[in-house]
Amino acid sequence: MSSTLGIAVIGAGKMGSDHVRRIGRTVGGARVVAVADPDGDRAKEVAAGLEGAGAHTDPAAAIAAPGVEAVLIASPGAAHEEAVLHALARELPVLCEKPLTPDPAGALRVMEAELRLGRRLVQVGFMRRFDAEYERLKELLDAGGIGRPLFLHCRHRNASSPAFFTSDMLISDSVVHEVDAARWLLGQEVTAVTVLSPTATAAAPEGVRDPRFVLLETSGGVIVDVEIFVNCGFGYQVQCEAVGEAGTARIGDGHAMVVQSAGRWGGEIDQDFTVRFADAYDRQLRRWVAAAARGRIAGPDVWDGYAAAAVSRAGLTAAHSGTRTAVDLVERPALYH
Ligand code: ISE
Repeated sequence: MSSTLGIAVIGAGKMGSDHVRRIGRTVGGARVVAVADPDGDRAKEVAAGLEGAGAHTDPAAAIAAPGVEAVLIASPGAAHEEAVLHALARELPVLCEKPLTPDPAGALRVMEAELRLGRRLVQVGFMRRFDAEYERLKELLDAGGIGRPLFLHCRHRNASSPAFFTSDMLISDSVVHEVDAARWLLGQEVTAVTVLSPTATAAAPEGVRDPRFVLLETSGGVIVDVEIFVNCGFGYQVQCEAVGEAGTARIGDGHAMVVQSAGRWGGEIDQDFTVRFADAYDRQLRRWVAAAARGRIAGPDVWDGYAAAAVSRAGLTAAHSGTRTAVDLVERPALYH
């Protein structure tokens, strides 16, 4: 290994270029040595500002480029599996944006590849686990600070959704964060999903069922409800209230500063996840770089990516059929205990 970790970044869209900027500015000990994007001009544009970084259209070529010691995957979910498998074939540590794969079958193929290597090399980018408020809530729950958890009430709102966003993506791309957060906060698996959809907001693009209400049941008998609303118009909001036998705890109110002036009080609402979770993305990347330099990971693993994909799959079945749907999970291999 060199003194700075050489990273191939796969996908130069919104998240990929944000990570490239982050590696250059806020995360030490790493440098980007290759950038891949199907849009060659875009890859060149992102690589242009980075000394010695090559631009590629083929992810496999970027992963095989000289000096690559780790791989950060930020391409669309459907392209993740192939890129992760290329990286694993070279035994390189990976940070893969969520979802690991859109479907549980793809996540199982990644798991098989990792099991063959016998060590965990792939970390999934569920960045909320690195957010200071989520960390405090986790510590409180683990310490029994509000007693045994009974409910998690979650709200996940985006100001607007991109043009390519579908009704399914409210579950597989957005609620997947609450799925991971709930599993992690509670230390339990999600066992069943129900999805209800009210009349869509007039702000939703034609045919998109937004908002939706998703109910998760867990192996420990906790009920998690999620309001997902991706065209709320007013900003980006992620809130979670835990209700336990001995109290409640709530995060995400965004009350960093309350201004009182001219007979009014109030504050600002972040407009985007890259702003609300900027610190979490920084911390996630710093810890991953430090771990990857030692051939390890420092966060959610392939089991977490698989479990989230299995819950998403059940969620989509629940949404399409209108019925409560059980989550089907394989037995957890010892590598992930
Ligand atoms: C996006 O992909 C994210 O990961 C954001 O955190 C989430 O709020 C948004 O709904 C997703 O589309």
